[in-house]
Amino acid sequence: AVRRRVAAVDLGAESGRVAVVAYDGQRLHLEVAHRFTHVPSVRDGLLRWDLDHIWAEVQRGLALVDAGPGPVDSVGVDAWGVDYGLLDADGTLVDTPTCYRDERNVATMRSALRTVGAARLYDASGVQIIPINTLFSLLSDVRDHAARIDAARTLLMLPDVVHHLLSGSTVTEFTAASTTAAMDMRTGRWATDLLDELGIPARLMPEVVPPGTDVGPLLGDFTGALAGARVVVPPAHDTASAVVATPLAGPHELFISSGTWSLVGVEVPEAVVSAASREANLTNEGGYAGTVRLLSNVMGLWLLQSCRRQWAAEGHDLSYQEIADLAAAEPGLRSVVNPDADEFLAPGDLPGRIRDYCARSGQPAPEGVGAVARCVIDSLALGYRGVAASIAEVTGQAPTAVVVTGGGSSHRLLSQLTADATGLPVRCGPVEATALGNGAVQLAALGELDGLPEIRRVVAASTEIVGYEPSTDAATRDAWATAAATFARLRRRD
Ligand code: LRH
Repeated sequence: AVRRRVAAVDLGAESGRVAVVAYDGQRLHLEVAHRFTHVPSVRDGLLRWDLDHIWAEVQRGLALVDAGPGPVDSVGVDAWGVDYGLLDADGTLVDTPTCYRDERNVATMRSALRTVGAARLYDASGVQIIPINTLFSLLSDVRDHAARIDAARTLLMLPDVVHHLLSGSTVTEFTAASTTAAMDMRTGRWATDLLDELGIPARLMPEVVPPGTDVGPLLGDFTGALAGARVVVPPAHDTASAVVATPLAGPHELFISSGTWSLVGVEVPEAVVSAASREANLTNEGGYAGTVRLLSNVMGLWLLQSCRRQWAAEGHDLSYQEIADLAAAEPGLRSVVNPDADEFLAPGDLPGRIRDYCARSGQPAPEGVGAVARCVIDSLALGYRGVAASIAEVTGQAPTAVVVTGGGSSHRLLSQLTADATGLPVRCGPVEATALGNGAVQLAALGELDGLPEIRRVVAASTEIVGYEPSTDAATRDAWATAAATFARLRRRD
């Protein structure tokens, strides 16, 4: 019998869902009430999220939850990191939130590297230097879109913009704040000196609350299952919620939260900010219950998603399964790219950019759908191998296994190649780790679950895990080692 229900709103960069997470004392049961897609588009010269559409879909989802079985005691929202909304003195958004894929970010990152330097940027926060960081969007706002900053009283991270719409709250949740590159991850305090140096007004940075905080009653017309519900913030950064619900069996297992991005790393008790972590550009992201995720962003399924969109525009409307089957039929490791090259970040003709990249680096340019997709999948697996090596070097401990969650955890070819590339056993599941982690932390705040180990035990008991073993064939191992050397050369050059 169900003991408690909560609602998890999980916003991904391509799609969102509103789910009910129910707990029966032993297992978690996830029921998705509503799914929707959304796309950013350029308005007033900047790539922006369609927040009106997202908010309408969240409300539709909550209305469906309200009409279902109850009671549902709380609602919490997680979303992708780094993006934010700016609220004016009346608590109204000054404009529509921008998207981290706008090309402005690459330019401001380069400018910040010139003015304050890589070491200063990294050491002040412990966060990787990557164009998508909030800090670089804010720098662009200050320089080129001053009206945004002038009108703004406070910044809220995107999931907290939705918490604000749901409850009126004006705080930001810690794990979401930790993705800004404007917080010192050793202390959890805003890096005000760095903000001053860059000319970003520190007055914008909001009050920060830990995951599990009750920020007030759910506003709106809910008379069914959601009557009397509270808004309880989960780990509002989707990756933080996903890793809560990753059934890691020990501290040296590597997680991969595999969606639009692949977030690859390990959980550590405190931020690792050293010359070695800076050299490897590993980031420290805030987690639940005082944990830190030491990780790297690998460009992830975005590459396949963008290729699929391009092929559809050219008249080849293929499912992900069809693309995966075509890739599996191709020979492996013919051409590889650095998936994290800046040129792959913005929307557009990704198959074309991949072909150009291969030709430029003296490799055969992949022609058909299968060859391009195989190149992407091989390259992602090589990216994971590279991060596993960096983690081993920086922490002094090689990862012992890989646990993959999220949409990518059901990709069989990618999972097998992840095992082959890393030489490690891979366990996959749950697919909906983010919504489960979001719900589990709300349940813990309501007194139902007690801490990370218990949450992970319950998640493991609630999930069908699929395992992959690395190939033991010597020729396969050699092929990955050779490709990894090429890959490292490409990365140094980019
Ligand atoms: C994954 C994710 C990732 C961030 C990126 C912006 O959805 O939150 O952790 O780096 O999106």
